[in-house]
Amino acid sequence: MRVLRNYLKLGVGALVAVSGCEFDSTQNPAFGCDACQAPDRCVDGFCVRNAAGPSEGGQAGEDGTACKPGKSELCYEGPEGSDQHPPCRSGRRTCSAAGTFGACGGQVVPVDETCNDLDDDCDGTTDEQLMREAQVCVAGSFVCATSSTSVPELCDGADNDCDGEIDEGFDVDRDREHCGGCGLACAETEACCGGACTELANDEQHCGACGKQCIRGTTCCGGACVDTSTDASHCGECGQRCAGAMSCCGGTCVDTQTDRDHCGAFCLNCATGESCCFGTCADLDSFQHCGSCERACAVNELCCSGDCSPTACE
Ligand SMILES: [Ca+2]
Ligand SMILES: [Ca+2]
Ligand SMILES: [Ca+2]
Ligand SMILES: [Ca+2]
Repeated sequence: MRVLRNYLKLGVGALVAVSGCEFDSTQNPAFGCDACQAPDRCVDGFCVRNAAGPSEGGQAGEDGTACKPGKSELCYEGPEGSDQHPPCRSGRRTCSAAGTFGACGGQVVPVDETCNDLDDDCDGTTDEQLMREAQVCVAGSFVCATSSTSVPELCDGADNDCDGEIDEGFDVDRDREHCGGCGLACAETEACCGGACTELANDEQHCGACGKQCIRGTTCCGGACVDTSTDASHCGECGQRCAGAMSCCGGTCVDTQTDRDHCGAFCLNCATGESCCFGTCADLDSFQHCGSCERACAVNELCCSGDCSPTACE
């Protein structure tokens, strides 16, 4: 009965005891692996059919039973021996209820070496043979190999040409490729003004050029400061062009030759009773505009209530 209980504790899986196993019988003297026979293996004192040993990666056997459920052990998936060199280290894995090992948690395996004062590839040497331009990696940082080496300066926060100046020649206030900082490129239509990307076509602070500010009441349209209340090309808003001979009065396109509310170049509002005749406010009872704008009286006539009269008005 004791033997049977031990089998059941292993959970799902066809665990069988056969004769002849010589592995690890010390772990469970009461039910050792004395009866095990290859290819079956002894795992934690139990004979398991076709089980790979934990030290061989813990792969499940063909019947899915590679380990004792609940068992936890060290693991490592990097090249053999590399876990001896920090920061690489082994992790731990746990056997699931189904009898297979889960992922190896907490392990650190080798990666490419970078200049950081760490032995990233865990070969026992830190930052070995790392170079950048004229610089070599020393104590986790790139420094110039020789003081006379000349290489182009890059915008990268480093003194690439080893002349003692960092990123000289790059003006992050005006450089469209490095606006406000290295690598911060502006869009194609933008300029870099004071370290910020902007559209010169419609920026009141930088209209047409960096620093060119539009005065109060004007708007930046296409890179020019305009008054949209009077500009016939940008009437009311940028790009709204008045048709034909129309003028812009108060942001609205009107015909200032005839509009009595917007008469003439100054968009005058004509007085009550007056009309707008050819851009001038006029009384239609006048000699020049008698009854209508187009009608002027003859030299010997007078305008009487909108009619030209050869005699004095009654
Ligand atoms: Ca290394
Ligand atoms: Ca390194
Ligand atoms: Ca430099
Ligand atoms: Ca640089």
